[in-house]
Amino acid sequence: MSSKTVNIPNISCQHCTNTIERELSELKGVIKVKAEADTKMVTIEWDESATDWKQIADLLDDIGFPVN
Ligand SMILES: [Cu+2]
Repeated sequence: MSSKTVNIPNISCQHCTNTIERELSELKGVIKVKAEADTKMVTIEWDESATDWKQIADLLDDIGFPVN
């Protein structure tokens, strides 16, 4: 399992964190997502046999929350 904590500047409220958590959770291989509105930080855990960081970052780009 891999894990990463990243800053996403476009996070402004709870709706943003809900969207990120929902959309990333639907990506195959993503195990856990925790997004915080206050800090604009997101922690993602994934199974590297099912997905990789590039797919996760691409999805974040697609939904309007690119990683800093
Ligand atoms: Cu928001």
